[in-house]
Amino acid sequence: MIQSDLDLFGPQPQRLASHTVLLPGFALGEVEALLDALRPVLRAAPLRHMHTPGGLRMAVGLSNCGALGWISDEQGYRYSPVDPLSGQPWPDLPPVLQALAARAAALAGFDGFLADACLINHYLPGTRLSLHQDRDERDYDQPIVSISLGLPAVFLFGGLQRSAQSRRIPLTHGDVLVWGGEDRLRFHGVLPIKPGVHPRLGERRINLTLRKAG
Ligand code: MD6
Ligand code: FE
Repeated sequence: MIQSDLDLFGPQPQRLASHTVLLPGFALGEVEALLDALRPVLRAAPLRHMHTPGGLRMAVGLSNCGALGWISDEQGYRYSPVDPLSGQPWPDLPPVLQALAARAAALAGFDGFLADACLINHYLPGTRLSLHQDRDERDYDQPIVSISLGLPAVFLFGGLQRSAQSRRIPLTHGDVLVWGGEDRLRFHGVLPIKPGVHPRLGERRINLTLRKAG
Protein backbone atom coordinates (compact mmCIF):
# COMPACT_ATOMS: atom_id res chain seq x y z
CA MET A 1 0.00 0.00 0.00
CA ILE A 2 1.19 3.49 -0.79
CA GLN A 3 2.05 5.17 2.47
CA SER A 4 -0.12 8.24 1.86
CA ASP A 5 -3.28 6.29 0.98
CA LEU A 6 -4.78 6.94 4.38
CA ASP A 7 -4.48 10.70 3.86
CA LEU A 8 -5.95 10.86 0.37
CA PHE A 9 -9.24 12.25 1.59
CA GLY A 10 -7.80 14.65 4.12
CA PRO A 11 -8.24 14.51 7.84
CA GLN A 12 -11.21 12.49 8.99
CA PRO A 13 -14.00 13.59 11.34
CA GLN A 14 -13.12 13.21 14.99
CA ARG A 15 -15.73 12.42 17.60
CA LEU A 16 -14.76 14.43 20.67
CA ALA A 17 -17.71 13.33 22.80
CA SER A 18 -20.97 11.47 22.32
CA HIS A 19 -22.62 14.35 20.40
CA THR A 20 -19.63 16.45 19.39
CA VAL A 21 -17.80 16.04 16.11
CA LEU A 22 -14.81 17.99 14.77
CA LEU A 23 -14.68 18.16 10.98
CA PRO A 24 -11.11 19.26 10.22
CA GLY A 25 -10.90 21.55 7.20
CA PHE A 26 -14.55 21.03 6.29
CA ALA A 27 -15.03 24.69 5.28
CA LEU A 28 -11.72 25.06 3.41
CA GLY A 29 -13.24 24.74 -0.06
CA GLU A 30 -15.71 27.50 0.69
CA VAL A 31 -13.63 30.07 2.51
CA GLU A 32 -13.77 32.60 -0.33
CA ALA A 33 -17.53 32.20 -0.71
CA LEU A 34 -17.96 32.63 3.05
CA LEU A 35 -15.77 35.74 3.13
CA ASP A 36 -17.62 37.19 0.11
CA ALA A 37 -20.90 36.62 1.95
CA LEU A 38 -19.61 38.11 5.20
CA ARG A 39 -18.31 41.35 3.71
CA PRO A 40 -21.74 42.95 3.09
CA VAL A 41 -23.03 41.53 6.38
CA LEU A 42 -20.28 43.32 8.30
CA ARG A 43 -20.82 46.53 6.34
CA ALA A 44 -24.48 46.57 7.40
CA ALA A 45 -23.86 45.29 10.93
CA PRO A 46 -20.28 46.20 11.93
CA LEU A 47 -18.35 44.31 14.57
CA ARG A 48 -18.70 45.92 17.99
CA HIS A 49 -17.72 45.25 21.59
CA MET A 50 -20.80 44.49 23.64
CA HIS A 51 -20.96 44.70 27.42
CA THR A 52 -21.76 41.91 29.82
CA PRO A 53 -24.74 42.34 32.15
CA GLY A 54 -22.13 43.12 34.82
CA GLY A 55 -20.84 46.04 32.76
CA LEU A 56 -17.60 44.55 31.44
CA ARG A 57 -16.62 45.24 27.85
CA MET A 58 -16.28 41.97 25.96
CA ALA A 59 -12.86 41.48 24.35
CA VAL A 60 -14.36 39.64 21.38
CA GLY A 61 -15.83 41.81 18.61
CA LEU A 62 -19.33 40.65 17.69
CA SER A 63 -21.94 40.89 15.00
CA ASN A 64 -24.75 38.69 13.70
CA CYS A 65 -26.74 37.75 10.65
CA GLY A 66 -29.98 35.84 10.35
CA ALA A 67 -33.48 36.37 11.71
CA LEU A 68 -32.08 36.49 15.25
CA GLY A 69 -28.83 37.84 16.65
CA TRP A 70 -27.21 37.26 20.01
CA ILE A 71 -26.75 40.40 22.08
CA SER A 72 -25.51 41.31 25.53
CA ASP A 73 -26.12 44.48 27.54
CA GLU A 74 -27.03 45.56 31.06
CA GLN A 75 -30.39 43.76 30.61
CA GLY A 76 -28.69 40.40 30.05
CA TYR A 77 -27.89 37.96 27.26
CA ARG A 78 -30.57 37.23 24.69
CA TYR A 79 -31.49 36.95 21.02
CA SER A 80 -32.95 39.96 19.24
CA PRO A 81 -34.42 40.33 15.74
CA VAL A 82 -33.00 43.87 15.63
CA ASP A 83 -29.42 45.13 15.64
CA PRO A 84 -29.34 47.58 18.56
CA LEU A 85 -26.69 49.66 16.76
CA SER A 86 -28.83 50.36 13.68
CA GLY A 87 -32.35 49.68 14.94
CA GLN A 88 -32.76 47.52 11.80
CA PRO A 89 -33.15 43.75 11.39
CA TRP A 90 -29.86 41.88 11.23
CA PRO A 91 -28.59 41.18 7.68
CA ASP A 92 -29.96 38.00 6.11
CA LEU A 93 -28.21 34.73 6.77
CA PRO A 94 -26.19 34.03 3.59
CA PRO A 95 -27.47 30.79 1.98
CA VAL A 96 -23.88 29.52 1.53
CA LEU A 97 -23.46 29.67 5.30
CA GLN A 98 -26.76 28.01 6.09
CA ALA A 99 -26.08 25.22 3.58
CA LEU A 100 -22.58 24.56 4.90
CA ALA A 101 -23.94 24.36 8.45
CA ALA A 102 -26.67 21.94 7.39
CA ARG A 103 -24.15 19.64 5.67
CA ALA A 104 -21.81 19.69 8.65
CA ALA A 105 -24.66 19.01 11.07
CA ALA A 106 -25.90 16.09 8.96
CA LEU A 107 -22.41 14.55 8.91
CA ALA A 108 -22.41 14.75 12.69
CA GLY A 109 -25.80 13.03 12.90
CA PHE A 110 -28.13 16.04 13.08
CA ASP A 111 -30.37 15.88 10.04
CA GLY A 112 -32.53 18.81 8.94
CA PHE A 113 -30.61 21.54 10.75
CA LEU A 114 -31.94 24.91 9.61
CA ALA A 115 -29.97 27.73 11.24
CA ASP A 116 -31.75 31.03 11.81
CA ALA A 117 -28.91 32.81 13.62
CA CYS A 118 -25.21 33.26 12.96
CA LEU A 119 -23.03 34.88 15.60
CA ILE A 120 -19.81 36.35 14.23
CA ASN A 121 -16.96 36.48 16.76
CA HIS A 122 -13.79 38.40 15.96
CA TYR A 123 -10.55 37.80 17.89
CA LEU A 124 -7.28 39.70 17.75
CA PRO A 125 -4.06 38.18 19.12
CA GLY A 126 -4.41 38.10 22.91
CA THR A 127 -8.23 37.98 22.84
CA ARG A 128 -9.79 35.16 24.85
CA LEU A 129 -13.30 33.96 25.56
CA SER A 130 -13.90 32.83 29.10
CA LEU A 131 -15.59 29.58 30.00
CA HIS A 132 -19.35 29.73 29.39
CA GLN A 133 -22.40 27.70 28.46
CA ASP A 134 -24.62 28.54 25.49
CA ARG A 135 -28.05 28.62 27.02
CA ASP A 136 -29.92 31.48 25.38
CA GLU A 137 -31.45 29.35 22.63
CA ARG A 138 -34.99 28.03 22.85
CA ASP A 139 -34.41 24.39 21.97
CA TYR A 140 -31.36 22.60 23.34
CA ASP A 141 -32.10 19.65 21.04
CA GLN A 142 -30.80 21.77 18.18
CA PRO A 143 -27.06 21.51 17.57
CA ILE A 144 -24.58 24.37 17.16
CA VAL A 145 -22.25 24.49 14.18
CA SER A 146 -19.04 26.46 14.70
CA ILE A 147 -16.73 27.48 11.83
CA SER A 148 -13.19 28.70 12.53
CA LEU A 149 -11.32 31.01 10.16
CA GLY A 150 -7.96 32.73 10.35
CA LEU A 151 -5.48 32.40 13.22
CA PRO A 152 -5.54 29.10 15.12
CA ALA A 153 -7.14 28.85 18.54
CA VAL A 154 -7.17 26.48 21.45
CA PHE A 155 -10.76 25.65 22.29
CA LEU A 156 -11.48 24.64 25.88
CA PHE A 157 -14.00 21.85 25.87
CA GLY A 158 -15.28 21.30 29.37
CA GLY A 159 -17.99 19.42 31.18
CA LEU A 160 -21.47 20.17 32.40
CA GLN A 161 -20.08 21.78 35.56
CA ARG A 162 -17.82 24.82 35.38
CA SER A 163 -15.36 23.05 37.68
CA ALA A 164 -14.91 20.03 35.40
CA GLN A 165 -11.57 19.57 33.66
CA SER A 166 -11.43 21.07 30.16
CA ARG A 167 -9.81 19.41 27.18
CA ARG A 168 -7.76 21.58 24.84
CA ILE A 169 -8.85 21.22 21.23
CA PRO A 170 -6.81 23.00 18.56
CA LEU A 171 -9.05 24.70 15.99
CA THR A 172 -7.52 25.90 12.75
CA HIS A 173 -8.63 27.74 9.62
CA GLY A 174 -11.51 25.88 7.95
CA ASP A 175 -12.31 23.57 10.85
CA VAL A 176 -15.97 22.98 11.69
CA LEU A 177 -17.15 21.80 15.09
CA VAL A 178 -20.66 20.43 15.54
CA TRP A 179 -22.16 19.75 18.91
CA GLY A 180 -25.52 19.06 20.38
CA GLY A 181 -27.45 16.48 22.33
CA GLU A 182 -25.92 15.60 25.67
CA ASP A 183 -22.97 17.89 24.98
CA ARG A 184 -25.05 20.95 24.22
CA LEU A 185 -24.60 22.52 27.67
CA ARG A 186 -20.91 21.79 28.15
CA PHE A 187 -18.83 24.69 29.37
CA HIS A 188 -16.38 25.94 26.77
CA GLY A 189 -14.12 28.86 25.96
CA VAL A 190 -11.13 29.99 23.92
CA LEU A 191 -7.57 30.56 25.23
CA PRO A 192 -5.87 33.84 24.30
CA ILE A 193 -5.11 33.83 20.58
CA LYS A 194 -1.37 33.59 19.98
CA PRO A 195 0.25 36.42 18.01
CA GLY A 196 0.57 35.54 14.36
CA VAL A 197 -0.41 36.45 10.84
CA HIS A 198 -2.74 34.18 8.93
CA PRO A 199 -1.97 34.13 5.18
CA ARG A 200 -5.59 34.85 4.23
CA LEU A 201 -7.04 36.71 7.21
CA GLY A 202 -4.05 38.44 8.74
CA GLU A 203 -3.93 39.08 12.47
CA ARG A 204 -7.34 37.79 13.38
CA ARG A 205 -9.49 34.80 14.08
CA ILE A 206 -13.14 34.75 13.03
CA ASN A 207 -15.55 32.22 14.47
CA LEU A 208 -19.04 31.76 13.09
CA THR A 209 -21.56 29.91 15.23
CA LEU A 210 -24.77 28.86 13.55
CA ARG A 211 -27.80 28.00 15.60
CA LYS A 212 -31.49 27.56 15.47
CA ALA A 213 -32.20 30.13 18.16
CA GLY A 214 -35.92 30.76 17.66
C1 MD6 B 1 -15.28 30.48 19.41
N1 MD6 B 1 -17.23 29.48 20.24
O1 MD6 B 1 -14.89 29.39 18.97
C2 MD6 B 1 -16.36 30.55 20.41
N2 MD6 B 1 -20.19 27.99 21.42
O2 MD6 B 1 -14.78 31.54 19.06
C3 MD6 B 1 -18.24 29.23 21.07
O3 MD6 B 1 -18.47 29.87 22.06
C4 MD6 B 1 -19.07 28.10 20.75
O4 MD6 B 1 -17.58 27.25 19.09
C5 MD6 B 1 -20.99 26.97 21.19
C6 MD6 B 1 -20.71 26.02 20.26
C7 MD6 B 1 -19.56 26.09 19.54
C8 MD6 B 1 -18.70 27.15 19.77
FE1 FE C 1 -20.30 29.37 23.12
